[in-house]
Amino acid sequence: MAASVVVERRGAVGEITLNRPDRLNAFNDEMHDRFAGALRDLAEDAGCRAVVLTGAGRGFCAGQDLADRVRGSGAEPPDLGATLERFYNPHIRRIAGMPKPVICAVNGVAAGAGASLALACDLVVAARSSKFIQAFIKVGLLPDSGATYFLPRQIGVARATALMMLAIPVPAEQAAAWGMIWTVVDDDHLPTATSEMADYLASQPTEGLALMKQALRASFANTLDAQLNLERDLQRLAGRTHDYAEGVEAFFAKRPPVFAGRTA
Ligand code: T3D
Repeated sequence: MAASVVVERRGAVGEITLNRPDRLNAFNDEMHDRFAGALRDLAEDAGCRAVVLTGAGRGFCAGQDLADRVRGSGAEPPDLGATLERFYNPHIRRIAGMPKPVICAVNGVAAGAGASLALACDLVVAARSSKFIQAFIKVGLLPDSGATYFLPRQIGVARATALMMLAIPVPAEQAAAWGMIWTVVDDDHLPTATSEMADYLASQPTEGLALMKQALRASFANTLDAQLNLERDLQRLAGRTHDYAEGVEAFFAKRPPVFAGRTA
């Protein structure tokens, strides 16, 4: 049986493919465990300097596998708070805390927690035919896995509320126009576009990118004062990296910098 999550290393890029295409890559428990392991391994792998997340087949991810939520009459309802705590919330925290850029290559429909997963990534590149659906309310749930955090910040409260309450599919081009995602490419160009982006990022100052990500993510919650202090502290760290020294040296030598992704 094919693995439900496939992890490949291509040079300094780690690629994670959600691989249950017959279910539009919906998550079951086994897939959750594999996905958590993949995120953990790539986070700890110092040789991996950028991550790409995508789906196999015609969908990106349809969220939770609802087949695992069907209950017979008289059975106790599932504790969905527990499954969020055990699976989804750690995934989102791992993506947000990943000390390298995470690119989401949305190859098809992203629904429910599948859409949340995409919104939590640093850069989202979507195939032109793909779409995003806050599908949760169709089964009686509220959006989770960070959707109520990211979406209003990305597109504003009015649009986020409408998308969540009405569960209207948002085509990729609309998502890009609203700032929900970075960009849209033709379907057959998606793998090349995301690989090129990942290769580029993997050749850049990895620690600088990690610190940038930390600052951007903290800005959602910080006051200006707190953010200025954070920038000061993080820039202090960036200024000590080998890549910063290399960047300055290369500038004056009028040559392209060669960033090793090393802190010292
Ligand atoms: O439970 C917890 O732990 C709490 C956390 C919850 C997080 C969540 O994600 S809750 C929300 C769960 N997801 C959904 O509600 C989305 C359900 N899927 C859909 O609405 C639609 O499938 C799509 C809009 C995503 C795509 O529609 P379409 O018409 O392109 O495809 P389809 O025909 O509906 O789906 C294709 C197949 O995938 C189909 O199987 P079949 O009939 O060919 O055997 C369908 O049943 C299956 N599939 C799609 N989504 C799911 C799924 N099977 C199980 N779970 C799914 N989520």
